[in-house]
Amino acid sequence: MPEILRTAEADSRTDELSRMTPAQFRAALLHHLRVTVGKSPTAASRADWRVAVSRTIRDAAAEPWLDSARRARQEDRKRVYYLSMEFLPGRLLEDTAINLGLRDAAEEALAGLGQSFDRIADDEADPALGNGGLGRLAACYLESMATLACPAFGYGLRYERGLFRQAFDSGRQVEHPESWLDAGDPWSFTRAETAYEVRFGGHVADGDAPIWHPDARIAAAAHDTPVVGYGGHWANTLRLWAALPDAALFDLGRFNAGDFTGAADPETWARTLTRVLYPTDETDAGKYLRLSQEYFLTSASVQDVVARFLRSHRNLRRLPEHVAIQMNDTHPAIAGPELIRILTDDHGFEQDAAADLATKVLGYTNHTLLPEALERWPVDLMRALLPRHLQIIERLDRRQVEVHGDRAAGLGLIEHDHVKMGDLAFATSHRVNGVSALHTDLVRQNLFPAREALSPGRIVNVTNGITPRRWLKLANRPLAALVTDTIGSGWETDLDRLAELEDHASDPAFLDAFGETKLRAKQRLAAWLSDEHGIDVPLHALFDVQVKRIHEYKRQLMNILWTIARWQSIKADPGAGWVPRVKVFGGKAAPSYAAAKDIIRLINDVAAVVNADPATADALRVVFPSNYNVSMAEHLIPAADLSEQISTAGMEASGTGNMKFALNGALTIGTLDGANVEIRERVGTDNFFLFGLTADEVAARRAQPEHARRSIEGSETLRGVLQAIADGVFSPDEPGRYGGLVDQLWNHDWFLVASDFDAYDAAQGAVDAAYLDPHRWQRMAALNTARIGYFSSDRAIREYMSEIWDVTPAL
Ligand code: 26V
Repeated sequence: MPEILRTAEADSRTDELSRMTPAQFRAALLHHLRVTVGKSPTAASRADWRVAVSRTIRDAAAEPWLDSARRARQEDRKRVYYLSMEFLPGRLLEDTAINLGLRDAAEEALAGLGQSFDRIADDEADPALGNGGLGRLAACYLESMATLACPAFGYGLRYERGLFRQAFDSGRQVEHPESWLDAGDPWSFTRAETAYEVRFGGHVADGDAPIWHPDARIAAAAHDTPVVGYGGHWANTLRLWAALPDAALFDLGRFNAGDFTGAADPETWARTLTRVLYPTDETDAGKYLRLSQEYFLTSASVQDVVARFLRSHRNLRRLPEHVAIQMNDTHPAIAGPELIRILTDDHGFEQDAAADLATKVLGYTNHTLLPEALERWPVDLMRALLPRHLQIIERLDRRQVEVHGDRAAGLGLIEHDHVKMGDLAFATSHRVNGVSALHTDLVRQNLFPAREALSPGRIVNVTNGITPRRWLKLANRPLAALVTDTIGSGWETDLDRLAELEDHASDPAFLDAFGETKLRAKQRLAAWLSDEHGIDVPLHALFDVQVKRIHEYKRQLMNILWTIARWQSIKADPGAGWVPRVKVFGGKAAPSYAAAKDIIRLINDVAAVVNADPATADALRVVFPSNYNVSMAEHLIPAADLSEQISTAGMEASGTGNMKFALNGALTIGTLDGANVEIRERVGTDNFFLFGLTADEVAARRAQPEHARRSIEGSETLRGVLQAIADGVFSPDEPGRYGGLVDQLWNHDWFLVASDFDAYDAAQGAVDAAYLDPHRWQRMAALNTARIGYFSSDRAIREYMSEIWDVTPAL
């Protein structure tokens, strides 16, 4: 590292970093351009500049990173290991620069070289190593752990191909392969020396002690990326495992015999393990490869944890004093059996003692109640792939009966020849948590009632949170600057301080400035939509946004049906003084999820008709930019006036987009679901547009025969909408296209779109009324920002640290 970058003591680090001048940054940057990239400034492309800037910033991260690791080691600190099949970190350049206090120096240095910081930052690929909320939550939590100096590792898989790139072809979603690594990954360090063997298949020889004879072995190689906390005081590691194309897997005999491609078959299978992220959200893919991926992640990580422990300790009985492993959903739930296997087979423990130890180390977060998303693996598959683990699970199952006797009824880990991964995760964890107050209640009542009765207190709630660094400071510079001008800095790491904005919520000058930041965000979004998607939007309109995975329970369908209703109303009464709206949709459907894909197509078909109608052009637009991801969220969320959080009550575990919108001064229209309940309590019931059935009422309504038919017959508006769709108004070339969808609504409607439609329509009316009074609206919006501090991921991580991990901050 060039010595101009850093030499001082750790304690003065922030000051030191903010004192890194643009001139120093420039020198380091030009050094990297020459030496790392091998280009002169005149020959360098945008990607070359990006790599040089990234390496300059990574250099600055190295010292806090190495210091943190050394300190955790020397002080023998307990560490958190966060196991997740998905991480959606977003682009790292600006985020890391902000956390190191280098953003402004970098921008100025680049400007001096005739380069734009934003344009270069925008060149970075968005690592799409996750599907949605669960992966993004993992990224917010890693950033907060680093900010709070909670010693931690994030463990995941380094998928060669992340979530597919979404495009639209005549309104239909088409999936293209995504290749985030093509442009290079300047942030990670490849650790050739840190590789573990992960074994599969074979059989178990049962003598005095069981011995597993696997029939395949695949090496997992570590790729480490520093995760720098805000202020640059502490940094943790995101360690992603890649299946290593091992020379030993190449069959030289077959090659020499002339079978040139066949010789590479075993190697190909090995690489397949980390080739691609499963694009399925909330459905059990039920695939052999998926279980192999889950075990690959889990085994490499648990081996790494035990190896690190043994480097400085001998007595594995003390593992819980030094190690907390958190399972992000059930995907890594084989961690319990894997740890038990290592303790028994490699270190001589009795299984029951090993299981007690494992349980003290492990925690499990549940992220969904949807039955189709609760993982269950066929016993035969488990036996073929992980015979030793199946044995351990069977023993765990028997022990439950020994310990609890009759009361163990309903606690079986194996049912109908399937291993229930939720029950396995529960049985091997000392804490199980839900992700919002309502969700946790439902986990207790509906998912694990028998286990809750036997282990009261094991299930706890930790309501989700989001990092204010990315979701305010980075994504919304004008609002962040206004906040700092108004209450001073410090809110970045103490988000409750936003409450001080309340003192200004009745000051017209402040409200004007607040409104001005929204306009700036809309301008930025409009320019981006025009450049990247060829979409034009009017700036004076109410921006009404729903972005998230496309799923029936999230009810994008209800939103687009209402959009049709609004279009019809404007046409029927053009002079009624309509509040102009831009309806924004964003999100991907799982490639195999036909109903979700129909909804995407319907939204695009409606957009085509509505946007081509001159009679409504001033009052209504529908836009659906393709390929929603973290970077798009950073554009859309700051510009939103209205946040759509309209899931069927009881079905959205928490939601985290809801928090990001409110932080950025959008008002929510929403149901009493997930974290909406707590958001509404905190921002004030007057500043939230509530509608719809409650979770209890949902259950009751579903039991009523013909509930959908009765609701539709009772709603003239909804009838008119469904009639237009059925008549082919939005699919003139194929009038029957949505016949099935309309039929489902009349006759089935599991997600209660019809039941909630009129209430949703009424709430949208209240939105219009509020928007007509700009100061009233801005006051409500500002109060959302002022009262949202609780939903910082720093608060959530503090709760994990004290209630689940028993870890204290290192600084
Ligand atoms: C399940 C499966 C099954 C196998 C194939 C791949 C795959 C991928 C994801 C899932 C379940 C995902 C569960 C999930 O994302 N839950 C979301 O978690 C968020 C963070 O807690 C929460 O805010 C959302 O409400 C919840 O839907």
